[in-house]
Amino acid sequence: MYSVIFCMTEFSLGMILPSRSALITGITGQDGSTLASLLLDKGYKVFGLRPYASVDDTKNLISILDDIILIDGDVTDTSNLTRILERTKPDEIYNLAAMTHVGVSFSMPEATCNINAQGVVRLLEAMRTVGIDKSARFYQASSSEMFGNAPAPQSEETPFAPCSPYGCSKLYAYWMVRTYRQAYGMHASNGILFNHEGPHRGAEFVTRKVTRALGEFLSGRKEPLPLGNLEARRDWGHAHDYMRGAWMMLQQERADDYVLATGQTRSVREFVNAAFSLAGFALVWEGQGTHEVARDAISGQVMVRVDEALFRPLEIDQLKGDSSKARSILGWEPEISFEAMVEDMVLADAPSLLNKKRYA
Ligand code: F7E
Repeated sequence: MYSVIFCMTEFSLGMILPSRSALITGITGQDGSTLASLLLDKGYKVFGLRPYASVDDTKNLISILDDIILIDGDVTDTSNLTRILERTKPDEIYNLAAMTHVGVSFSMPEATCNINAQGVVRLLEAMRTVGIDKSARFYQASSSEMFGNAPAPQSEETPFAPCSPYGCSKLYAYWMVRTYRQAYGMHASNGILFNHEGPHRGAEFVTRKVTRALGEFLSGRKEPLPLGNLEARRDWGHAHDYMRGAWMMLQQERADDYVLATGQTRSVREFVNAAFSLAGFALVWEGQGTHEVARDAISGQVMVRVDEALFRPLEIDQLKGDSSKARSILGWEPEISFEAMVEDMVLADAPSLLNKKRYA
């Protein structure tokens, strides 16, 4: 199923340096793989940092494996990062490596901070040690989770109020990036990205969990999909638009911080309804609270049930971003609508719908 993976160690990097190069940490994830494709299209030489994994974690990279250079590396190891930067000397560094699951961060707060918070300091320090702090541009994957339950719409001016270990770790990293920019004149920018999804989204995030389950229902799944808080509202955009925005930030003369968001917010329940309706299911919601279920109106099959175990100790009720600054300064705007994003994900997980008339 997988192509043969060619993964270099940090010691085998005696290669010719291209005119423009980028190093992406977290290249195996949704954002890393999306950004890698985008940069390859623009003619970049792409290096991808890949933490040691005993299982193959490159499924998002299958179509570009021959075109990128994967390097064993980890943002928890300073000397490793320093040697990699010494050998690659990238023009642009995109720090996307993170423990990204907000719910999981409650059960492993220290590991979350080690990767998400300290990881960025190690990278910034490695840039200084190697002497590329003035020449290379740095992008930090900051997050709308830093806003917590601050009043919507949230912009660059909104006071932060994180309410998860994940949000706190990202806020620490955000301030370190600003501090290094001001103290050392580094071209280091924060992209404060609201939720962004797509077919490469990890299966543990709610949107992909829903679209994967939908594909399974179409193949005969019987047990209902367990979900947590159906009322949480998120500002969902498409990962492709957001990675284009990340690249645009590093093309600016001056480094700065930018919110990327659609400005529209929808509940988890609305996402479920939108995805299932594409497959011709009309869901009828019954019951209250943790006893609530959703049935298919035609067959009566229970397709979704609420599971108390999936609720978080603290929850953000609503995220809705104001990306006016990115729109006016970068000229960025999302090109893929919510409906098109849901369709992209549903078709990836339920390709049989491509041939069904009811879908068209
Ligand atoms: O949850 C609710 C859950 O895990 C969205 C990450 O990329 O975006 C993402 O963080 C909402 C939450 O994403 C389930 O409680 C209900 O309210 O898909 P999610 P997230 O936590 O918003 C931000 C911007 C990041 O930076 C993060 O790295 O959906 N929800 N039921 C559920 N969530 C999950 N995961 N699973 C459920 O069954």
